Amino acid sequence: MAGVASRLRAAADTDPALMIVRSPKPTDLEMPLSGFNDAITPIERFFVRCHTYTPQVDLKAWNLKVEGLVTRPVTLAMAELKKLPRVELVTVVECAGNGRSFYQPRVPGTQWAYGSVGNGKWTGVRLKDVLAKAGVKDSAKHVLFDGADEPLGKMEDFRRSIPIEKAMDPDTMLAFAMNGQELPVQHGFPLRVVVPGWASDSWVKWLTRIEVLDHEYDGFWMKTAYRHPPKPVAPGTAVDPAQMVPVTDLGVKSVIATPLLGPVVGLPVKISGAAWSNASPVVGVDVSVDGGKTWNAAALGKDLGRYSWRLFETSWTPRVEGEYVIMSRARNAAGAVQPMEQEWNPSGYLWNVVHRVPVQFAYPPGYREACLSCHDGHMMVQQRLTRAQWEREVDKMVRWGAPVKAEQREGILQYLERFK
Ligand SMILES: Nc1nc2c(c(=O)[nH]1)N[C@H]1C(S)=C(S)[C@@H](COP(=O)(O)O)O[C@H]1N2
Ligand SMILES: [Mo]
Repeated sequence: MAGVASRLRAAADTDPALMIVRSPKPTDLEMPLSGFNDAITPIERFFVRCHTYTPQVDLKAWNLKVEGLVTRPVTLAMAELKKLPRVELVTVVECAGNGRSFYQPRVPGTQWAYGSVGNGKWTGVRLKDVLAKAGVKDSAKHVLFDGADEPLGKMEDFRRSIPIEKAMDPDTMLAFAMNGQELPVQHGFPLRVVVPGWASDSWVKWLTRIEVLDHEYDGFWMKTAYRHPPKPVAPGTAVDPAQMVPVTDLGVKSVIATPLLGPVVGLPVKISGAAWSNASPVVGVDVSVDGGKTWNAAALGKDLGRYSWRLFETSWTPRVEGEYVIMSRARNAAGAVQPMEQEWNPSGYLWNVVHRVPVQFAYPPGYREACLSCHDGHMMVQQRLTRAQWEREVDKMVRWGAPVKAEQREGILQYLERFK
């Protein structure tokens, strides 16, 4: 039931009209490629991933229980929780299955392309401060999270545990706000777990209960789901979950937002996107326009913190008509580089191979016929003339009989003047 408290919340939520709808209910919404141009992902286009129907939590009736291997179990209302020191962190949240649709052979599960990822600004309290209120016993090994969502059909309740070391990390938090607003319902109102640098299956939403355990939780969502082989396996290999390990850290990755695949229009071509990693921040993004033969460093956007994604941008002026493959390759401070080949795994997790965008560049209309029938294109643009000088050259050639139609003159000039 939607209580008064929830009706009073800011209305902000993901706008399905801006998204790729993978499933209307349970709600799975993917951010389109243009989202990789935003430094912080607005809530309207933040991806949503739910295994169950979205619960409507009444804040007045809500509280958080902390129990298990603790010296004094506690139940906290939101007001008590908010008395703890407040922390704010910009961090990427990425579904482990992001990119699953690209795996060959194909794997079952939601067929995400690029956008089950977003960069949010989270406000909340440190998980370790909440745990300290209950007093964690020495035997603690894992911390289990349980949310208010109810499983569908034969599904097990969505519960996840993280190792005590990650739980005690000062960056691991419980967030009640996102991008400066109260946490939206779809993202876990009123409280969610934020596990920076880790895939978002551990970022439990609609949190109601924390249990300290002396073992990794042994429910379905830990022992069967979200596991991958510790060593590479041949594509298509069936692997027993018991032989696999839980998905934790994200890989180093970048995605190109512009240009989109297809013909490039307007010179220079803006190549831009976003790059992220895990606890080790992105330190560089290299871009190739020749299918990976040569690479050049792109300019990086503002550093919003080590778990945030980093925008990158460079520009490119193709000289010769033809097909090009644009690629971006991120690297992090620990020396990890985005791979050129994707390692396969049975559930299609952590897709992070170098993004390849095939584009075509065509000369402006009339250029080939008017100019290239007599001149070498490379030699021409290497003259590096100004706009006024090109105008004189083109008009002279037209007087000498070059077949430039009146409506083609401007396009040809705009192309040539790029090579100043
Ligand atoms: N309680 C609960 N928490 C959950 C889920 C869920 O189904 N139930 N889905 C998880 C998965 S798989 C992902 S990818 C993220 C998605 O977070 P978002 O919807 O806020 O983008 O939430 C995680 N937390
Ligand atoms: Mo996910």
